[in-house]
Amino acid sequence: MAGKPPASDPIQDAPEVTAPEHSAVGLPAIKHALRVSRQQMGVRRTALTLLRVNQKDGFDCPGCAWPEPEHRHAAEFCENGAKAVAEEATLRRVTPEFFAAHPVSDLADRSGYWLGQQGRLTHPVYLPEGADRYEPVSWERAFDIIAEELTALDSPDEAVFYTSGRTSNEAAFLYQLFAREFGTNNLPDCSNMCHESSGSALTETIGIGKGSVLLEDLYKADLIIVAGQNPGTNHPRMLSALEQAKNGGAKIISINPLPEAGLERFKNPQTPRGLAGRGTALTDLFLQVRIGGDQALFRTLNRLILETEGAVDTAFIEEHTHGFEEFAAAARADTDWEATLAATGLTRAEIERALKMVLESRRTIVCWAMGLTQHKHSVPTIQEVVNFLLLRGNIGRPGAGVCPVRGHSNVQGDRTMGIFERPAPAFLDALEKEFGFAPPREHGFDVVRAIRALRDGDAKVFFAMGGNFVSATPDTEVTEAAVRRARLTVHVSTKLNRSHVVTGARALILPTLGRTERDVQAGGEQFVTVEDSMGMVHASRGRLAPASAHLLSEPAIVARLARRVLGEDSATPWEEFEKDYATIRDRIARVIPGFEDFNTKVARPGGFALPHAPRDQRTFPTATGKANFTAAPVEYPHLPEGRLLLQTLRSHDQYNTTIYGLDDRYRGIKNGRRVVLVNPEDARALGVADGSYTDLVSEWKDGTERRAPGFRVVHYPTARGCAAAYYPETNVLVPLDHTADTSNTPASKSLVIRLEPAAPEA
Ligand SMILES: Nc1nc2c(c(=O)[nH]1)N[C@H]1C(S)=C(S)[C@@H](COP(=O)(O)OP(=O)(O)OC[C@H]3O[C@@H](n4cnc5c(=O)[nH]c(N)nc54)[C@H](O)[C@@H]3O)O[C@H]1N2
Ligand SMILES: Nc1nc2c(c(=O)[nH]1)N[C@H]1C(S)=C(S)[C@@H](COP(=O)(O)OP(=O)(O)OC[C@H]3O[C@@H](n4cnc5c(=O)[nH]c(N)nc54)[C@H](O)[C@@H]3O)O[C@H]1N2
Ligand SMILES: [Mo]
Repeated sequence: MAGKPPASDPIQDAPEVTAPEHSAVGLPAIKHALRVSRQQMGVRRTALTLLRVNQKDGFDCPGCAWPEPEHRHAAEFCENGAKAVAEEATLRRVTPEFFAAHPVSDLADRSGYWLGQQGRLTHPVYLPEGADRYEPVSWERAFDIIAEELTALDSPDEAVFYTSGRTSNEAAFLYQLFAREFGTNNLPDCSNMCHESSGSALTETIGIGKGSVLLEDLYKADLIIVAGQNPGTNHPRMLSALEQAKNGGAKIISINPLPEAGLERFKNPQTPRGLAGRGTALTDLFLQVRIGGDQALFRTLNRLILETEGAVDTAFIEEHTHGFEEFAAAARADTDWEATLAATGLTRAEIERALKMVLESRRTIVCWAMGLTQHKHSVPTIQEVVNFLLLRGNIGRPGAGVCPVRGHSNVQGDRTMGIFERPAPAFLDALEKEFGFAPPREHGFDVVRAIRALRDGDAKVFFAMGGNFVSATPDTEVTEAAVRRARLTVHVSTKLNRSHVVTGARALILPTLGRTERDVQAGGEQFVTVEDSMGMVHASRGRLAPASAHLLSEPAIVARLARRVLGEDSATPWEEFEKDYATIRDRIARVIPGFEDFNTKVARPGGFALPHAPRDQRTFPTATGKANFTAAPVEYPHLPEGRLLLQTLRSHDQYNTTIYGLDDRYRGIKNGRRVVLVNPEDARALGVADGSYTDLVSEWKDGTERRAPGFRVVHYPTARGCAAAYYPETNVLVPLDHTADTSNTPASKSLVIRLEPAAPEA
């Protein structure tokens, strides 16, 4: 049965439930971090690594993309950053003996958690066609195999080159260069499933797909709205920034179907009050929105602002924006309170309280993450947030702006380096000029299109620079079957995961260095660079000895692969790039705006900020040359009788598909992941008791159904009509075609489901 914990897996899911917590971090977070770290790394290594995270001469935390503050604490880490580091710096190893002992058919029966717990990959390994065991292979032979399959393709567009957002700028730049010299723009990345909706919405409206605030802007804001984000778990260092903002007088509105503990109260482990006292209350107003109701909420706030005398920044609108009249007419016409209340699940009084705070604020920032980006109508939702900020001139001045909070630690940088299936013509022109080849101009596959191409036999080689493609993507059964049709699957990875055991006819696993490890090349010790969520670029240097002597760095893997595949056809100095990454940065400096003098600028402690026209000059490089208001119709999910709207989200003990443990401490869940959180009144109406077991069945508009069996029902204070369960166990439920308009991001936060309670056991 789909999604069921494999019978042979020794790790058993047996959820125990207590009441959710109302504050985050504090001493328990430190204790938990140290316990996980010591289990994986031992005492000495724990001290060595945790003191180096996010220091100016250390490595960038592989956890999230939240920026580093100017004044760093001796231990600038958080519980989940520590877990991310421990996961990589673990002393456990997956060796060729491991693969000899475990056939692929056996590994395919294990949970993702078990696979990840086995440790770091030590050798390149190869699964020949028809074989059931990976065997050790030399790097030369591995590159030969890839070259064989790539050169046998009818067209370069039959190859797909996926990237997960941990890849450094240097590796990403080489990787896209290789793909394009080979002849394809098939460069899907995790961003397609993540903040693509933000990029699409912002590029059209403000002319650049990135956030417009820096860390110091948060400290200057009067009002910070956090919508669709759970920073207590996913960006814990953001809580310190929110605390500092509150100390400076800011107010916070949280918009979320769930009351998330981290947004309620923060116990800062760096302060005595945080460690011993009650900590700081963060949220001033909690709007418990229904899933998918944010566009309606912001549209109504916008209408109310328009109706308030003197609330609109007319000077800004006249000078800097386009499309105001059309937008204002649409917003003024949306006077149906009943529809707003149905879409949002809020009361009129709550919305009016929010309006009051909005009108009292001269500097407003809106932060958001997956709660806004993974819906069918995500792009218009984020554009409504932009309308909201433009109305009061809240873009392009201190203490105000848009703040999409990115996920993977270098996902924003990878996009800047050209990891994109729809590259801008100016970027391709610059590549062409610098490297003297004609890059392909046709758009490539994003994640969803890549899966369709594999399914339909239009793509035959799948290469992944990190990540866990089959677990992170939607429609698990469809995707796994699609990947199995490939001629060859290749994964550059640090740790074992499910994508290594759901393979094409032939498969390779290429083990690579992690962030924490020393990277020594012929030209001496190297460092790499990354870009955080706020467009700050800085260096990252690993200090630990590599997990094995057989690892290659990501830039070295790409450079060697390119030499082997492209041979004499390429005039690019791949060998030089591998020897000395500064030579890669020299090229980045000549191709990508904002990176002039890259090597000099990155030597500065703390790095440098990339230019951002709306933030820096209040200019908007859009088609109209102004910031664009938009006037999309308001949408929200309509639920058939007896159904729930399911969002798929992260527990406190996971990093995307990497499971650290089976607890979700703040939500009161222990020792299990197959839980579904349901509002108690909905549960009563549906007749499902707390503690009972149910299947989740998703219903798609084409009449197909998808099932995830065996979830424990947890009565939980989520918004009415809404439910929540963890990803990736629930990815089986997400139809491949259920994506956001324009961005094509899987709509994994809004699935119509019904519960099918299990028959009581005899
Ligand atoms: N420890 C840890 N850190 C991580 C990650 C991790 O897995 N573990 N993942 C990284 C990555 S790649 C990313 S993208 C980020 C993800 O960071 P988040 O976006 O915080 O991650 P999710 O768990 O998906 O949480 C989504 C939040 O949105 C809310 N939500 C769901 N639907 C709606 C809606 O319709 N409207 C509103 N207003 N809210 C909604 C949910 O209740 C939840 O609080 O975190 C990054 N950091
Ligand atoms: N249902 C549902 N699906 C979702 C989401 C959701 O909220 N709900 N969120 C989506 C989002 S926001 C994202 S970003 C994607 C994540 O999609 P991915 O980025 O593909 O997935 P991860 O789980 O982050 O990848 C983990 C793997 O990366 C490898 N790895 C770790 N460190 C390194 C390294 O330094 N180098 C290399 N080469 N490999 C490394 C390890 O082998 C590890 O197993 O999932 C998406 N899928
Ligand atoms: Mo993400």
